[in-house]
Amino acid sequence: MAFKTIEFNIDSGFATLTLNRPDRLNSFTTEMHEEVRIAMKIVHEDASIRCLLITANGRGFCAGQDLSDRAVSTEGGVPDLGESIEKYYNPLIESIMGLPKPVICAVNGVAAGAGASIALACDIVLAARSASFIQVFCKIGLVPDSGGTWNLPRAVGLARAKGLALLGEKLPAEQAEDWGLIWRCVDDDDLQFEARRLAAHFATQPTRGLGMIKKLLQESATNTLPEQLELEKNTQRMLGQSHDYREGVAAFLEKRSPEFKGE
Ligand code: T3D
Repeated sequence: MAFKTIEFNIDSGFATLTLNRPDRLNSFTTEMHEEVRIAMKIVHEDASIRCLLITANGRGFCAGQDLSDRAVSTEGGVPDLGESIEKYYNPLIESIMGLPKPVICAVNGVAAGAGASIALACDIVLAARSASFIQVFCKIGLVPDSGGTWNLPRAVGLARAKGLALLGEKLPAEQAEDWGLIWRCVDDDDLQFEARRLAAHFATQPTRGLGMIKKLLQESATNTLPEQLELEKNTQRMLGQSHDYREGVAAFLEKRSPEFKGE
């Protein structure tokens, strides 16, 4: 499929979605939202895709909303940002966090506004050493959106989340790693190779189990301990009947590499 604002390809069992508006630091227009939505639908529906890698072209990862694109919700001259969020940003975050497969984000440069929130909604965030994260919303009178107020304090704690969101200062990738905001920071030249290596690894793993790990960890944020223990029990019961569990145990006992099908 030909896209204008993104690149999308499927190879070696994983899909790569590359934001491709580098001259605007890959900020989101309505057109880009529509294209990302189509790509995400494919990732959800195609069982041969066992991991999603999100990255971007150029010197930035994503600067959030394109502030010059108000094609959406301009009725009466005042933009309805709620409409934009309801129609595009919230479904995108739900689509990423609800995807029952690992999502890797390779942050190649600055991630600002919803761009930072999108990165933080992914499961494994790798960032180039020169990249940075900015909660830029406070500079234009807004609040962190796209799950930012949910994911940020959970990742770094309330004190750091408040500092980042109220001051809008640039957080360099190395500090983001130190603070536990992201999984790992790598040299710029290694970013795409490392991200693809990881995606290819996930594409050979027990996808259903990985999807449930992601779901349970997310739900632990709002569950009580008894609720979480119940969820773990029911999930193990379900996964214990899967092909990949049988294969994993058989491979261990036979001292060979497992051949997972993702089922
Ligand atoms: O629908 C809704 O509005 C609701 C949802 C909101 C979600 C949000 O994301 S709100 C937050 C929107 N984003 C921003 O406020 C970020 C604005 N950008 C910046 O603050 C800076 O560009 C950065 C800190 C991200 C990077 O700074 P720097 O110095 O590295 O780059 P730059 O020179 O500012 O940007 C390069 C070009 O990209 C520049 O264009 P030019 O001068 O070369 O023609 C700049 O205007 C353009 N650009 C960067 N960000 C945006 C953008 N153009 C449109 N929208 C942007 N968000």
